[in-house]
Amino acid sequence: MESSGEDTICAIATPMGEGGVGIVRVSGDRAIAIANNIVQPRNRSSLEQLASHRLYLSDVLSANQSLIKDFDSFPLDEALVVVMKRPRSYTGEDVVEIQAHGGPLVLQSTCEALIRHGARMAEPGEFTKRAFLNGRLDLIQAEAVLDTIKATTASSLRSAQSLLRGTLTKEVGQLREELIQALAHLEASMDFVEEDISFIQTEQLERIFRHTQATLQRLIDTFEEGRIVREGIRAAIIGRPNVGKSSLLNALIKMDRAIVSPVPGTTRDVIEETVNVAGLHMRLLDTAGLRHTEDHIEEEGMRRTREAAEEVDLILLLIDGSVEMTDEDRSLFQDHAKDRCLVVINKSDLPSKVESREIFEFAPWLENPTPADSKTCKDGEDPFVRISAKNELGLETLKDTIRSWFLKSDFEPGQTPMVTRLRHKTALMQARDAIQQAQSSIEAGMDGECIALDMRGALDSLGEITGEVSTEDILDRIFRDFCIGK
Ligand SMILES: Nc1nc2c(ncn2[C@@H]2O[C@H](COP(=O)(O)OP(=O)(O)OP(=O)(O)O)[C@@H](O)[C@H]2O)c(=O)[nH]1
Ligand SMILES: [Mg+2]
Repeated sequence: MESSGEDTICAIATPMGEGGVGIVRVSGDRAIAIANNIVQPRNRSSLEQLASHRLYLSDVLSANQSLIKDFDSFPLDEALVVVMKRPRSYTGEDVVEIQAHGGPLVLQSTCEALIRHGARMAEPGEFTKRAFLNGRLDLIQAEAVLDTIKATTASSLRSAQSLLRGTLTKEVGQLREELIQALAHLEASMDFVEEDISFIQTEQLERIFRHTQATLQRLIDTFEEGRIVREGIRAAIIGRPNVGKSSLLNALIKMDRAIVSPVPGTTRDVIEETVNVAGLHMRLLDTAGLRHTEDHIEEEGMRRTREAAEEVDLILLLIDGSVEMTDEDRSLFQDHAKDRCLVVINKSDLPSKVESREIFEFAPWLENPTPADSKTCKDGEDPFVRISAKNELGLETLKDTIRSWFLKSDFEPGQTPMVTRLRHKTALMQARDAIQQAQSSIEAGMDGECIALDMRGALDSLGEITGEVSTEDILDRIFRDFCIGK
């Protein structure tokens, strides 16, 4: 495990490419000493003498210049340099940030010079990992840093920020605290059993278990929406050839991306684009039209379409409303799981040949949604949407309908703690099951040790979420998704 006393690491913290400013970051016990070899503040002090958390205009020297502080040749660049002394830095270690001009050569040469003087290139996420290991962030917050960087919609950013600011950490922490206290009382009762002192009543334990389970369940239930907010929706447009699938993709991304033509069977490959759907990120696939064909290439396109349809959260089943429905349309209704399928009728600019009742005939579940089909249609909503992809009509309604399928109408991300990662949900479920087990042990009249064992199991699961309980394996899995320099 890295911690103070380990390597000093460096990396370019800004994206590769040209930019007004580019930042190289150094962190570790020897950060200031190493950077001092290549950074010469214009006020002629050494880096050690600089005040912490203040910017100083400095020259940055290349690897060859640095040893002798040779000013006869030109330095690499001029930069603003800030020293952040531990523990008041992102990693909790001594940090130096060199804010140079954002050219790839300048930044790479700066890193090379630092490495020459004893720093090592940071691994992906290593700065954040050190922040975690040094207690600056817990694991939820470390993951939220990654989510903040990757956020593409206002709601995903808000939810990441709410996690970074500790909403879930606090809730999980409170649960742990209650369980730890109850466990301490229980263990004390076990130790003093002969003296007939009751430190905790079973009713008290049961009350804590009920409360813990309810809170855990409430958190677990936020995952469906939380996942969508963080990851977005994966959707595919499916339909027979020529109904306007590619036209719909183009209209939604406002770009002429996929080839549109009156010839059925135009699209062969699956085309993927991203769309902002009423504040949600959506990965949208345009697919090859599904029909009976002898053409090998088209058949391969259709195989890919079916494969794509298997993996998505949502199917937009597209029908051409300007012609009568065909057997191909009907078989599509039959083939696709109804709870993931939103029926969209296209070409509403032309006279309609498809009546609502026909849709109901082929998809009777749309008319009378059962609770199990709740995603198919919510109260007061049309079970399908009419649009004109060509004239861009009805697209806003379509987007709102998609959003309302995945999020409650009053949904406001970031207000209450939300579970956005499967890792968190799995641990919460394990904690819930362990508490359930403890409850059963009480009911079965088992002794305190059994109950305590289950409680410790629940505490471990909760500790995994925040990182109080962690293994190198868990950490590796979490930080490998980060980019270098974060
Ligand atoms: N009038 C009208 N025509 C449309 C509309 N949307 C698409 N079209 C036309 O329908 C034809 C087929 O459109 P595409 O978007 O290529 O259809 P597709 O479903 O992708 O077809 P394949 O790729 O062959 O499966 C084109 O001539 C489009 O201009 C619409 O809303 N109104
Ligand atoms: Mg197409």
